[in-house]
Amino acid sequence: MCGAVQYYPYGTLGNLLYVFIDRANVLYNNRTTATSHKAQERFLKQSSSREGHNQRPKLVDGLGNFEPRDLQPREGPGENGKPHFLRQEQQNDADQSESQYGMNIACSDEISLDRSILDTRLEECKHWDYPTDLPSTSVIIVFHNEGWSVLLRTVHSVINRTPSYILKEVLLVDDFSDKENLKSGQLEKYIERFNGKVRLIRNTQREGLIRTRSKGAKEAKGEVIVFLDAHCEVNINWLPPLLAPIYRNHKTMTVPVIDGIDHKSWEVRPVYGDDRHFRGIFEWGMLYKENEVPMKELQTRKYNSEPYKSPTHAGGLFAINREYFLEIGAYDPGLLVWGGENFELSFKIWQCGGSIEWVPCSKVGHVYRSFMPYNFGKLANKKKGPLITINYKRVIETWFDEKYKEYFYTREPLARFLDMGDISEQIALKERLNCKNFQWYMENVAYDVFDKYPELPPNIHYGELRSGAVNKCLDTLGHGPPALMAISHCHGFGNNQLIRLNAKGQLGVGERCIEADAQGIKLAFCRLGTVDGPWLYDENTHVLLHRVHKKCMALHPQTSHLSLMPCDVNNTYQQWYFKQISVK
Ligand code: LR7
Ligand code: MN
Repeated sequence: MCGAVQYYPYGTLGNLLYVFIDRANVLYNNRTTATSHKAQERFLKQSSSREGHNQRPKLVDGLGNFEPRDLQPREGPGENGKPHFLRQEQQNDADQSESQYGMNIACSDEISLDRSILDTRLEECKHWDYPTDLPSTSVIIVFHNEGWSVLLRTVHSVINRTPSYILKEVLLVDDFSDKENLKSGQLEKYIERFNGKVRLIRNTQREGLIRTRSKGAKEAKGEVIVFLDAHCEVNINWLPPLLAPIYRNHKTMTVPVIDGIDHKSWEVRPVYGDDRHFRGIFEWGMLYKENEVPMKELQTRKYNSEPYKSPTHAGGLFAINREYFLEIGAYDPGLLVWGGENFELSFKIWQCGGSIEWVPCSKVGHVYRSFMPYNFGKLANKKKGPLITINYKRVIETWFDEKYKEYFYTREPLARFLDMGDISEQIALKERLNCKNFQWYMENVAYDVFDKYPELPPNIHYGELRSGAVNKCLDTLGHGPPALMAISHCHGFGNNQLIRLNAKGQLGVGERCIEADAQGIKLAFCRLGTVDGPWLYDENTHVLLHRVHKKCMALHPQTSHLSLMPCDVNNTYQQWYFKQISVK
């Protein structure tokens, strides 16, 4: 039942963090009220074949001179979202920019900042009509050391494809970039051409994207704020569909459906096919996932292009009423730099009386990089331990009930010992806003999480798994599944050597499982929806028995290959010791 899994590895502070788009198809239940699509219908008139026909004159005015460029074919590199390839002799520039930015800036530099985009919307989207008095909007783009042409193409795309009467401003917030062209007056000079529509403010020290966004929200002048990463291109008529649900209910946050922009060729590609909808969920280690929207959730809608509810979102791209965002405390200011803020905001919104909708008619392209090109700066040094995990800990300690916190600590056992700082203000906010508990959220909103990531049985053991024969530890070596497990020098930091054995016989590393076949001991994807496994650890003899194959995990004395062998409890090459890891 599980389809292709696409993932984006990021090297962060020695940890490997995988941001997943997980395309398994799960059908499940929920209900929505009939009123939501009745309200929708007011905006959908089917007779005309022209886009936004009733209020069309206004939208045309808003799109200005640039509109024909998108609707009529243009010639040139990357036009219509097509891939652009550099010449052989430019390979050096391409490689250099990729290693600096995680994306091929040399390629981007050859593509027009006003390039036309591939219209990836559902056909139905061209027939929706939106109110003429949609709220004024600030588009906030925070950036740290982004490529010049990529950042500015984001700005141009917003200016070109947003009705100007809704667009209050594009607010650029520089998070203390140190690249010369971003630092000097060049950017100030460039944005003069937008006659005040584009504003630039700067941090005086590195704050990280989370605090920088909260700062942007305070500074913004629009009634609604929309956040975009600094490497995006918005699609045709992207904004009105995002605003309509907020117009109806100011506590609704909306999320566009994200297309991929290739970081080498700048090709625009939909991530999913037309006929399937996905929404944001998570597993218990708090890695972000996307899951096919449960059928019942979709059946309550009349049209395939209507918004649907989602438990969470990827983080970067969304619209929200500004005052509402500030009322619920913006982001927890104790969250540093990157990660977890998407969950914090989602749990807060849902548990405290708001909702999140994903909007199929609003499409925005985002460049998925090959790696994270920046470090976390001085802020990271203020914390002991991995910063993203500390962020997660703050979020789950604030919003999870006790039972659910245990699942997080089972999956991330070292997190229990990390210093997350003071969360008393977050707890006070939760009480002040009279927020519901996490059980309610799991039952009513994120009910599809359990289907894939059931309750985790407790760990019997966790730590490094040392061989009884040599002073080495089981290690993934940072490989993704499927890969052979290996042994290497015990480093004591956990990460790829942090092995867990749970009460149901599952041996895991991170969110992956350790299994065995004829080739040897392997790192594998855990079977979705299961938490058990074949392993039995004998506390006396220290052998690890594979109950299905009825053999034991063994290390080859000469080759160091790991495999299953007929059990021999006296053979030290079959003996394994769990050793606790202490947080440094
Ligand atoms: O210290 C920093 N200061 C910044 O201003 C680090 C980053 N930034 C800027 C950066 O220039 C960019 O404009 O913040 C923005 C987001 O940073 P990215 O592009 O490095 O983040 P990402 O796309 O790798 O990761 C996702 O998760 C992040 C942390 O939780 C943010 O929420 C990102 O916005 C988010 N991106 C998306 O949701 C796009 C879709 C990805 C998917 C799936
Ligand atoms: Mn991004």
